[in-house]
Amino acid sequence: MWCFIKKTQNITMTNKPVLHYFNGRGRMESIRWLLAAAGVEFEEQFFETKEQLDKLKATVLLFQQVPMVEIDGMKLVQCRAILHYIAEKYNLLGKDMKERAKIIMYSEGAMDLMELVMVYPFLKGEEQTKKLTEITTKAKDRYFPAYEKVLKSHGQNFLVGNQMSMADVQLIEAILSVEEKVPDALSGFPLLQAFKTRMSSIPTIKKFLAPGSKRKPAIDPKDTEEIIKIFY
Ligand code: GSN
Repeated sequence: MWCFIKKTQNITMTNKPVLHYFNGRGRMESIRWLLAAAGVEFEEQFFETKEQLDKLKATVLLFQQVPMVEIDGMKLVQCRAILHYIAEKYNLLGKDMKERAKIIMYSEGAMDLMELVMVYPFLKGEEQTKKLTEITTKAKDRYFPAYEKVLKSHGQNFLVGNQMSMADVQLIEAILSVEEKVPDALSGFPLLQAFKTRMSSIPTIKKFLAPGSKRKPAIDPKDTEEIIKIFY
C-alpha cells in the first residue's frame, strides 16, 4: 500500500513540468507566462549558488545553460525550443504553417524587446540611462506601432487567427515589462491598450497577475551582484 501511494505520488509529481532556474525572471519568465496562460501547473527548482548551477551543468544541461525544463520525459534547454513545445502542446501555435510563422515572427519581436528590458537592471550609471532611452524609443517607435498595425489590419482580439497564441502571451509580457520602466509606453496605442485589458482579464492570466502566483518580480538592482556570482 505504501509503495502504491509513493508510486502514485511520483507519477503525479513527474506529470507537472519542472522548471530549473534561479528565483527570478530572466529567460525563464516567458516560459512561466506561457504555462500559466495555458492553465498548466508547474513546479520550480531554484539554484541559489554557483556550486548548485555547476552541478546541473555537469549533469543535465546539454549546453551548460539554463533555462531547463523537465517535461514529458525530456530535459529541454534553449528557451525557444521550450516555448514552441509548450505552445504546440497547448494549441497556442496556430492551425497551419502560415499562422505558425506569423506567431513565431510576432513572438520573436516581443522577445527582442524583452532582451532590452532584461539587461537593464544589470547595467549601471550612464549605460543604464542609455538603455532606458533605447527601451523607450524601440517600444514606442518600432515594436508597439507594429503590433498596433497588426491588430488594426484585421480588427480581431488576438494577433493571429482570432484566438490566443504564444505571440499574444509574449506581447502582454513585453507590454507589462516595458510599462514598469516607461509608464506611458502605451499612450497613443489604443488597440494595444484594449489588448492589454482583454488579455489581463483572461482567467488564467488574471490568476498569474494576482499576488501569490509564480510570476516573479522585476529584478531588483541590489540583487544583480548575487545573480552574477551564480553565473560567473
Ligand atoms: O535561449 C536560450 O535558452 C539560450 N540560447 C541562452 C541561454 C543562456 O544564455 N543562459 C545563461 C543564463 S542567462 N539566462 O537565462 C546561462 O545559462 N549561462 C551559463 C553559461 O555558462 O553559459
